[in-house]
Amino acid sequence: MSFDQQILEASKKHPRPARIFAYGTAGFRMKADLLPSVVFRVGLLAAARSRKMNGQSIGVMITASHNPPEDNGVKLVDPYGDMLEATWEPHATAFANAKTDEELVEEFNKLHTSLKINSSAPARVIYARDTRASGPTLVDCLVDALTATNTEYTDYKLLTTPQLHYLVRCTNTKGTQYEYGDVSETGYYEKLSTAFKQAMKNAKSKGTITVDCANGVGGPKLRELVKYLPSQAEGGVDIKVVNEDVHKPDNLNSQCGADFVKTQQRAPPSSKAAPGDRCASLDGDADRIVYYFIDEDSNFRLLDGDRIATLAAAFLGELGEKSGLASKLSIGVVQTAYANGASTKFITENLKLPIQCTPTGVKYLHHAAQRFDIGVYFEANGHGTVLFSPLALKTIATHEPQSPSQADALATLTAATELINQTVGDALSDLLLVEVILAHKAWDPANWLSTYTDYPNRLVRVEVGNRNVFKTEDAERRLTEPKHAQARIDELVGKYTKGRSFARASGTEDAVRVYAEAATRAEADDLAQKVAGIVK
Ligand code: NG1
Ligand code: ZN
Repeated sequence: MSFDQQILEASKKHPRPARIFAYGTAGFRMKADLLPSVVFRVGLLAAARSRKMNGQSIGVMITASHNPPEDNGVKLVDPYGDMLEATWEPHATAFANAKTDEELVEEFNKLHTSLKINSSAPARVIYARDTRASGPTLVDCLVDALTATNTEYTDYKLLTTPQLHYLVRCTNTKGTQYEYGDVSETGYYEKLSTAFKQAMKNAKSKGTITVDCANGVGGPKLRELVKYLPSQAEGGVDIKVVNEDVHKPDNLNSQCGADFVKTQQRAPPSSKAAPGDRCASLDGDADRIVYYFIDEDSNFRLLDGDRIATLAAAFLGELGEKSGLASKLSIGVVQTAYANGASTKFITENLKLPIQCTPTGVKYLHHAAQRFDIGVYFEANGHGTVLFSPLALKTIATHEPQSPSQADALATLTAATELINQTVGDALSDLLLVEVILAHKAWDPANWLSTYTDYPNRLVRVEVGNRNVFKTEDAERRLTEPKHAQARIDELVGKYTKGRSFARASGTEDAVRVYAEAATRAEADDLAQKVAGIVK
């Protein structure tokens, strides 16, 4: 069957702006007015991908996460709920850059021929969007592509990114032994709340957690989730939702949200938190979360992705031991070079767990985490989750506890496997996980912070002529090009006590990022500035 004519006609409605597009770590992301042709073409690719995957549903998420309100973006979700397989990213880029409608049809047909895709096979897509004003128009572009390729589709309207990932996995595993949950938004809340109640059985939450939702889709979705959760008095947790205004588009990610808090190292100015109050911030599509509080000396204290990773790894390790499973389950942690060196040291020396360092980008961390029985991965910015291998799940499910305390630990561990989103980092799921752990340990955020002390660090963004000349090795920790740059960085780093620094080209911005750590704040700042001088 040929879709040539239908694609040609539909493509005419979505002319391509003169610009080069690239499917990067976060799909395509840019000013929303540049996106109609991109979203249309991503729709064509989603149809092809579904056909290639025997008619399994592919997800399309329209969001630009923590970017400003005028931006938008689009990314694809593979049948099992993970990100688009890397070998297909160049196809997305090729589609987006086809110069004419005819060339686009040619690319589309070329892909079908080279990958032996049967265009008569069924194609299915499910999609959703965040709260941006440009979302509905971009959805129309997507639907034009799905119609032109005779693709069945379901519009889930407003969802967080992880909710769409959840739905993709549920849709494709329905009726199989790998069934993940009910194929509905309600199913998502039910799965999380059931697991949460089970995990809280032997724990008691303290105080209230205030959650800043970046004025994004996380706001209404967290409000909905709260309806399914018991309050603190009922054995659950008290959640206060703030920054949940999705009706004024300009407020999205403005002066609030996880990215603001992490990069500015301060609470949202609107925060009314008193010293010691437990606070968290989500990003615009609710796949990232960071915690923070104001200490007794009025200092802002951040508990970022590294802290969540160490907290989760320690807790799961303890549960493994208490349930008598320690020898059967290997736990590992996956980080990027941006993880604070103190967290790496804590995981290795105190938790005694193996660590793997991968390049920046969740897809790398996710794949690396799959190699452990229990793989904990978080980027420092708060995006991450914990993956349980099929073998780990089976081991946990079939384990016979030898005592009531083993049985309790096993029940909590089992609940954790259900509570933690297995498809992708999920701020709502991570929020509940952290709340469960703090409740079990009877910890406030200051107790959590006291587990280790971060090394002073500094991240700077350097504008360069051409960032493509920066090539790296060793999980982006060393530059291979430009020549001699790494030798100069090494020489500098050697002059600082506890110095560590690296430079790499950003995958999402036209810049090079320099990260530095040293024994003192002043030295970290100084080292970062000097390394920035080398790459400039
Ligand atoms: P780049 O621009 O490649 O550094 C940034 C973040 C990543 C990741 C991606 C995707 C830092 C230093 N980098 O990547 O962690 O989240 O965006 O959103 O925070
Ligand atoms: Zn996000």
